[in-house]
This record gives sequence, structure tokens and C-alpha cells, in this order.
Amino acid sequence: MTGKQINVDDVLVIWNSVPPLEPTGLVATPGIEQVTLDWDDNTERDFNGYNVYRGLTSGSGYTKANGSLVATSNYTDAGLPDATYYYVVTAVDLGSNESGYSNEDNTTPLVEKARSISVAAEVGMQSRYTGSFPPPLEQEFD
Ligand SMILES: [Ca+2]
Ligand SMILES: [Ca+2]
Repeated sequence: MTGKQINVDDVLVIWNSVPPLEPTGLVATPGIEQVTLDWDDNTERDFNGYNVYRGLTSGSGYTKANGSLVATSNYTDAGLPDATYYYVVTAVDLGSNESGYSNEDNTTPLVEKARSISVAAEVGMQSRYTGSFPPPLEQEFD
């Protein structure tokens, strides 16, 4: 390594001594045994990526859900057992400085088996009743 490269590294260390701002606008949306997360973009010049943290209680006990850093401000957390999940995300810069947690959001993934039973129940009820079926259930069957 030349002296010049060492100097550049020194500058990066100074540049990166400040962690990114915590991400904002995190929203968790349930899917079938998965959760889709979206949040606002970070704009730091030394921004490098995001980490996604998942927990089973609000406010603490999160574990990292992603492997390598997430490059874009969204993430799909797939293969989830039936439970309510609490999420926060952080931003990481090129110096590996990590922000504080974003806002927390939580959701409960849909379960494939329950969804099938609900569809069968709806079809059965529609054949027996002439009245309109409660509309909120229909939103789950996109
Ligand atoms: Ca920084
Ligand atoms: Ca986003």
C-alpha cells in the first residue's frame, strides 16, 4: 500500500466517524408466511446499506434478519412461522458505523392453511346465504 492510499483511508475513517441518521417511515405489510418491509431512503454520502432486525416483542430482543447489507430501502422477510413480528431497520455507512433503530412496525404474516379454510368457508356461506358476504374478508384473497 502506498502512502497516498493510507492517507485516503485516514480521510475515510474521519469521514465515517459519524453514523447515518436512523431510517424513517418503516411499514411492515403481511404476506403469505412473509412480511414485506419498506422505509424511506437514507441520503448520507457515505451510505452503504441497511440492516433489518426482527423480534417477537416490542422494543427489544431483535435479531438481524438479513445476511449481507440490504442495498435498497425495502426487504422481504420470507418463510416466517405464524407469529406477530416487530421490525426495525438501521442504516450503515462505508465505515461500518450503524445508525440507531428506525421506528418500529409490526405485523402478523398470513398462514396458507388458514387462508384455504377461509376460502372454503366463504364459498360455502355464499351458497347458503343470499345476502352479501362481509366485504373485509375479500381483501385477503388478492
Ligand atoms: Ca458516516
Ligand atoms: Ca423504500
